[in-house]
Amino acid sequence: MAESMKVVTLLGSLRKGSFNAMVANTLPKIAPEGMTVSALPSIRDIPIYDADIQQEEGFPASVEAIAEQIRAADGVVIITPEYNYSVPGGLKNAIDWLSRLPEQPLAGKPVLIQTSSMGAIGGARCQYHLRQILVFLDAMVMNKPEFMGGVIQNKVDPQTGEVVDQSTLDHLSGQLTAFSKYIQRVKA
Ligand code: FMN
Repeated sequence: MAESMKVVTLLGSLRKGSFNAMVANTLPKIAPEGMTVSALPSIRDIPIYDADIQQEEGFPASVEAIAEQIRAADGVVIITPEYNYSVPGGLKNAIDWLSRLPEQPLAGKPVLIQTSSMGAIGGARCQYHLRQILVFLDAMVMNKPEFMGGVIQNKVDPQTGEVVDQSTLDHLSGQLTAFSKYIQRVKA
């Protein structure tokens, strides 16, 4: 593996007690040797996409900041809940803004998807909608192994804000190891 492989996380939930945020918080500690994982700025302050804002005022600073960090990263992990069987609006909105940038930051970028929900299938339906969106952005989304964190509320410690369930930790760390190899393959 390259000396330092920089991976950034994009979070689809704004909730203070977000279980997906707990998954994101856990990744830096279980990443394989040589991989650093850090959080991108929140999508909270991104306005709803409006082509008039884009033309008259340019891209919001919140979008530019995320884009710049994605460009500097070797890979992106999108960590999100499922809303109404699909991608949360806030996350879709962030992707819509990013997609209009002249140097579109997700084009050719290795991307890993992690969904978690309180339901049994862990946001599987969102995951396939997100994959479809990322086709148009020409992102290089890793196929397998997938991570769908079902009944995630039973697998975290809200006190520490991290995942504690061992099989979930094993699954996540195995997926990150596969992602590091995938990043190397995409770069080669
Ligand atoms: N959970 C699902 O498994 N499938 C859904 O389609 C789904 N739709 C939701 C829609 C809305 C608007 C909200 C607020 C929640 C929905 N949920 C659904 C429940 C979320 O998975 C659950 O609230 C989860 O904890 C949200 O992730 P977070 O903890 O990271 O904020």
